[in-house]
Amino acid sequence: MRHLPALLFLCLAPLSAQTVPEANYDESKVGSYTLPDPLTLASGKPVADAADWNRLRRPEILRLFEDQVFGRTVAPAGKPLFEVTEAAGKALDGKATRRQVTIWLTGRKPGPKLDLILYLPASAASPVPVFVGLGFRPNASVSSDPAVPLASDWTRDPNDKTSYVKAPSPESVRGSAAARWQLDKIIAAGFGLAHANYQDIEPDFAGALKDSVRQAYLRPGQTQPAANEWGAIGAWSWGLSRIVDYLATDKSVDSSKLALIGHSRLGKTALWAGAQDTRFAIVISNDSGEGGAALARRNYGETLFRINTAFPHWFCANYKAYNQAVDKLPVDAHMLIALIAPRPVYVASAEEDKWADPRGEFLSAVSAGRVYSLLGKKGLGTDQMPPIHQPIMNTIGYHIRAGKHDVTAYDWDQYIKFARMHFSR
Ligand code: GTR
Repeated sequence: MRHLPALLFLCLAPLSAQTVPEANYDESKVGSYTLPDPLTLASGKPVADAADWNRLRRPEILRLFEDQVFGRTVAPAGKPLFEVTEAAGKALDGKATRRQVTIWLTGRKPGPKLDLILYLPASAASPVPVFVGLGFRPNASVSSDPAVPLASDWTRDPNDKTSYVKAPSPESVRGSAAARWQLDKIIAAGFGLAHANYQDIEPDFAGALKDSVRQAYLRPGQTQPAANEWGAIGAWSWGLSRIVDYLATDKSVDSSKLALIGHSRLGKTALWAGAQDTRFAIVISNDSGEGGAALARRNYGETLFRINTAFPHWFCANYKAYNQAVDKLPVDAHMLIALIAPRPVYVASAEEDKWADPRGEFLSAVSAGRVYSLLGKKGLGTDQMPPIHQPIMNTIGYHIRAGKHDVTAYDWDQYIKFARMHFSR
């Protein structure tokens, strides 16, 4: 009985405070695990050919990711409304054309909206392939281009760290993400870049539902999405599809050549958007880590339990059931990558980004290769992790570069090469 108060405390204390283990960085403590087989149906029957994959197994896996991981994405209520606020501004000393478009996400104005910026090579004589990505900051952050308005953005309330506010961006935002977007390189290589701030779709805070596009899709009487309905990553992915809706109408864009790129939490988002929306012809995951390209079953760096604790709004509520039972998860990251097959997919890691588990990112790309082979494409063709700065580029691509968690000029050189190779430019 002496222990009763302590026991009671343990039961009532938040689970996180009790048991989220420290991150492991010791390869010998990763433990053994068995990955679910992407090529065995839930019924136990093997996936014999491409038809079985497309008709039976792919939908099965997609449904598992919807119900257990990211939550089901709602279909748009109607067509989004596109308002071109600038058709053809001059940028990069005349090397690029800048277009700005407000996408009214539910087709109604006023309503939730995102501001898209599109840079296109000014010299292009025909529709161009485009890199598409959400970024962490407003459009003015992409380059030092002085003509982009400094849109407001969501930030933590400086007076109350537990809440968030929408505030005008300071001038210092301009060009602050330029190193991550490498606009000059992209334009010089003959590609366009379409960018929007992910927080336009949903501010990245737990409890931001009321300011999210998800709010507009709650059913009458519903105050929260159901346990198998979308979280913030689902909302951001959905927003990417609305960007494609616009790009498909833009005569300057070759919408059969859209290469989706995302970094970190937006790398997870890119994989999920690319898995659901086959209009993305190439998908690039830059340092996406846990919940993205890294195998959840590996006990290395960030874990499923940690991510659900630190970011309870990212995944669907059902995902929390696996906090301490990752071996029960019916899918893993290799199956998320396999959902992109047979389209080209590129996974990138950074040597010092141990939190994202570079080896786990590599191994999921290796395991997804079996599905690519079944569909007549070449995966990585090896299970040996390549040395630093030695990319592998087949239909699946992979590299690990020196340095930290980031997107760098080196990463972009590889993505441009990979996109050129697959778009034959
Ligand atoms: C970290 C998170 C990672 C990754 C990263 C980011 O705090 O644990 O999963 O998403 O943020 O998005 O920068």
